[in-house]
Amino acid sequence: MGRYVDAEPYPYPYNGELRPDNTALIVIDMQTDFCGEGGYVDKMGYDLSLTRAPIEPLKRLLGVMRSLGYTIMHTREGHRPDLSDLPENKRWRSRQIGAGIGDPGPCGKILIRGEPGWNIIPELAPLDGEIVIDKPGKGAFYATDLDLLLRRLSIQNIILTGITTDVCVHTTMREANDRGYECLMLSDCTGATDYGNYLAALKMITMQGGVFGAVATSTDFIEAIQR
Ligand code: C5J
Repeated sequence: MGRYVDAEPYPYPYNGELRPDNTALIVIDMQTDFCGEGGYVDKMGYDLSLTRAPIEPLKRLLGVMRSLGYTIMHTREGHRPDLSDLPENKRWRSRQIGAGIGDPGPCGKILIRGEPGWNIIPELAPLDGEIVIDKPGKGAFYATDLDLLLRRLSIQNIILTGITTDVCVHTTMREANDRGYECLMLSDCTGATDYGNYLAALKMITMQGGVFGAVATSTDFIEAIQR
């Protein structure tokens, strides 16, 4: 028996154990800096429609998963106002493309905790009681208590969504996979700053029998958890 999602390259999860008590949704970095006007991605000149594409599918997914009692987590990438957790090379590279982390922008200082651009967009705001992980890097496990929280909650399966597919979402999926979590990326609930990179990032997951886990649409995922 078991409960499986129609996913690539295998029905997810591998063992059919998909339940609210062992599965968490992680919504990664749906912040103004990554998908809002005047934020970091906008300052770099990338197409915001690509990073905004997951907003509507995510709203629907959140509604269903909240109603079924799944654990919901959100992440925010950002640095301390005194920049003490910002590596010099990360700052230098961001300045090369005209969006220096810590420099003033239309939404306040770029990628700095507490600034307007760092907030999660209102459409996807966390509800009271949902876990929010603040991370200084791309992966949500690095320099955070995410792994501790997941293990305390007995989470085995992680549903990955958010932006950007090829950077923070992929890094977090790889970190989670190496720690033994069974991972699923939802293709319509994620987006990248480049469409080719988005497609490549999804394809990478499906190699080697599912080298980092599996990929499915949110429609197929919702169908499985409502079945
Ligand atoms: C990036 C992220 N792309 N959230 N961050 O710098 O993917």
